[in-house]
Amino acid sequence: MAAKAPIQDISDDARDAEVGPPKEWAAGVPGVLHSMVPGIREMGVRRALTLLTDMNQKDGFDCMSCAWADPDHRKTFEFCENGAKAVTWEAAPVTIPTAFWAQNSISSLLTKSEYWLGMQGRLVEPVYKPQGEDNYRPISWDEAFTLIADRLKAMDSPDEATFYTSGRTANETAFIYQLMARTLGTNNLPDCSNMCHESTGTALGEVIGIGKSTISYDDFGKADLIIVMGQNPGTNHPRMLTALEEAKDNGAKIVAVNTLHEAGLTRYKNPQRVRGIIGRGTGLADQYLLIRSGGDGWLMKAVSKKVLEAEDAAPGTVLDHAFLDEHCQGLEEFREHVRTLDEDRVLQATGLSQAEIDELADRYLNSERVIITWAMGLTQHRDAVKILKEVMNLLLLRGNIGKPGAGASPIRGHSNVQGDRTMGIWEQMPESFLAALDREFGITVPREHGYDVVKSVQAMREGRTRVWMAMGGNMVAAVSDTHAAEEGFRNVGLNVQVSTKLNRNHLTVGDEAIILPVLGRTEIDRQEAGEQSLSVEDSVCAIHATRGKVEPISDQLKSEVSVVVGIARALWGDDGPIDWAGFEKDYDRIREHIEHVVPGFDDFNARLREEHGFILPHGPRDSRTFPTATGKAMVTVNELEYLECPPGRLLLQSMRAHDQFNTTIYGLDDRYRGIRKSRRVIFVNPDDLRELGIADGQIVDVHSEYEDGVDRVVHEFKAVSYPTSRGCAATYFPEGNPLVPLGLTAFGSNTPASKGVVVRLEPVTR
Ligand SMILES: Nc1nc2c(c(=O)[nH]1)N[C@H]1C(S)=C(S)[C@@H](COP(=O)(O)OP(=O)(O)OC[C@H]3O[C@@H](n4cnc5c(=O)[nH]c(N)nc54)[C@H](O)[C@@H]3O)O[C@H]1N2
Ligand SMILES: Nc1nc2c(c(=O)[nH]1)N[C@H]1C(S)=C(S)[C@@H](COP(=O)(O)OP(=O)(O)OC[C@H]3O[C@@H](n4cnc5c(=O)[nH]c(N)nc54)[C@H](O)[C@@H]3O)O[C@H]1N2
Ligand SMILES: [Mo]
Repeated sequence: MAAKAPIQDISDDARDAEVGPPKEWAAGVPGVLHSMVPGIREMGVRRALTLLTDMNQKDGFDCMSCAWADPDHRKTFEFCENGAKAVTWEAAPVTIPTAFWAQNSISSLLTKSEYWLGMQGRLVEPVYKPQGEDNYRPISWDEAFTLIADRLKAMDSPDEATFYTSGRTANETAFIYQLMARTLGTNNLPDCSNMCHESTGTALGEVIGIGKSTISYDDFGKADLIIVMGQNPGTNHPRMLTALEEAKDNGAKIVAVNTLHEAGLTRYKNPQRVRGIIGRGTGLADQYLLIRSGGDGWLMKAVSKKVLEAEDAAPGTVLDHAFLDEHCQGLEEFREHVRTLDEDRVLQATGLSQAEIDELADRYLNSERVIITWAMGLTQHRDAVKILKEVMNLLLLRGNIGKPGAGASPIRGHSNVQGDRTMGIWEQMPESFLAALDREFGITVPREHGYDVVKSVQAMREGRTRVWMAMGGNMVAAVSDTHAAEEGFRNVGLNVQVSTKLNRNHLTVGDEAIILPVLGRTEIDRQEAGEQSLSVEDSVCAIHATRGKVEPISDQLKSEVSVVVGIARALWGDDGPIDWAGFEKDYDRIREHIEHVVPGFDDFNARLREEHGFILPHGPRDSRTFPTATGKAMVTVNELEYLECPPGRLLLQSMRAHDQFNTTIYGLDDRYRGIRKSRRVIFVNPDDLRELGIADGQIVDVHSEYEDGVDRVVHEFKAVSYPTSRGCAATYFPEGNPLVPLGLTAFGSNTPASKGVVVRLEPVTR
């Protein structure tokens, strides 16, 4: 396919930022128009319509823009504006020509923006950067596989290799990828989840014995109260707004807890409903709590205290005693502990008024079925694991787990991040899984835990990593402390990246580097046994097939499965205990092994072909059985940290704008927050701006402050007066990542605390 005219880079200058008032509603008519037009313009009407109407349908492909669950009754257009952007980004028929690699050195490409890199089009041939050179050059697939195998064989220990995964990788790929790493002899399997919902997995694992959502899609429609915490569904899970609207139609109340005003939580105009097109849409949040950053654990504990006080006032009527007696442990300790809760501290830590907290407590007490949903606003804090355990405490008190219309609902990010974990992408998989691998394949896999994302950066920095491989993603841009991470990546012997599009990680490499271009979700995957399907797991544990619909953009592309198989065969030939070649011919064979190794996948091939796929078993959700050490759900006592912020400083979070998918930048606007033409903005409460003596619109440098004394700084951001909670500021990810110290991570999950960094603003006078 032909390359198109050169792309002009966008220069992102804070001085160009245009700031209007934040919007009051999300996803109405502009949502639909915005979603269709770029697709049709860039892909043509036929390709665009094939893809957009097949998206999230039962015989179609799974949208890669988030892990939101599919309803049983799907509409013709079961996609959102941001899903359409993700598809267009992948499937627009633009490719990087061979000449590009000679014309553009790595150092020159490093001066380009992430937007420009992505807009060059799809990667279509394997390329290699030899030691001492500054350009990639084409290389054959076979040469690439041999070279990778040679470097892996030359290592002194298998732990000198690290295998990263981004959460879009399908189940079958993930399964054979971890199998390859473990056959080689390492558990170094960091993944994007380490930066995302790891805190959820840690907290829920401890409390209920399984790190996954306890609800099904239908539960939203049955809830009385839905508390949406630390999440911006209008941008990041737009189809969730439909579920929230349906819940409201059925009488549910919604409470939003956020450090910012978010349009998508305020009002929703459903493009597929008349009142969404010409009316005012549906008001969503009945109560909006503008909380201080990191204060959510305190809020949950304060509400739990009210619940316990109500029980004291009318014994036997408030708590779900039957549930607590039969299924939970730790209530009495919690009761004693909560009695001592310092209420002034609660007000200070949450920034809320007593009346606001009381209102939430009343709502909770008056609801029989409560769902709490959350995303990155809770998981990316130092105290995230404890915050989530407090969420669980509140739910457990009134039996809001394992009954219709109630439960804990972490909303995942990447479309298959949950499935990758199920398939063994984790540096600390339990013994049961490792033993099953040994049995199934007649091998002995290592038991010692491997590196997570942060530890993998430390290992690279210390020169302990010879080969670094990534199945998708852009870890250097996604992880905290960008400059530290860059130093790490430059210290690696060979960087191998399996990708669809060019990104910064391809340019931040050590001695040698290889980029392997692969088929995307949208493309037909043909192997010896015919067209192949893959499978994914969504936020509510539903497994279903995903099948590409359009012709691959180039016939040189391989599937991700083929890439893993190519490397494994170059390493071990065809005589070992594992039939790698068979995996590539027919993905059913991979699924047969998954069936034997991973619980819940009985009859995998047959059930995947059934229309709806299937739901994985989940003890707490299905039968209130809790696979914890004691067999009970744990009510826990947590000493919460108060996020200190010295005078003249702010607590900074870094979050997503409307025109991005993680490190992929589609444009410079953030429509719902009223921002155009620049991402280099920092949102600050007007009263804080006044106190700091900084004018609305002033250009500032942002410095972060951390115990190691290093001055981390990003230059020239525009201060924007915005409805955030007092003392809390926000900027965008990944621009804000250089400010997040590598060592600033959540206790227990080691997730970078990118929602709670102490910063100071310095006006720019240059
Ligand atoms: N279009 C699009 N969709 C996406 C993505 C994307 O980049 N673009 N990314 C995907 C991925 S990987 C993920 S993980 C999800 C992320 O989905 P979200 O978690 O919604 O993503 P963020 O933009 O990080 O938003 C965090 C929200 O938490 C709030 N917040 C921050 N700190 C606090 C706090 O201390 N307390 C409370 N209560 N709120 C707080 C912020 O104001 C913001 O509204 O989205 C997925 N879907
Ligand atoms: N400050 C701050 N940092 C954060 C966050 C935050 O909220 N704030 N969020 C964190 C979260 S939640 C996450 S999940 C991580 C994300 O971390 P990653 O998952 O590493 O990052 P992405 O930007 O999603 O990866 C995008 C790249 O994936 C590749 N890709 C896209 N589609 C395909 C495909 O089909 N196949 C292959 N092989 N490659 C493909 C493309 O090359 C693209 O450039 O970032 C984390 N970092
Ligand atoms: Mo994520």
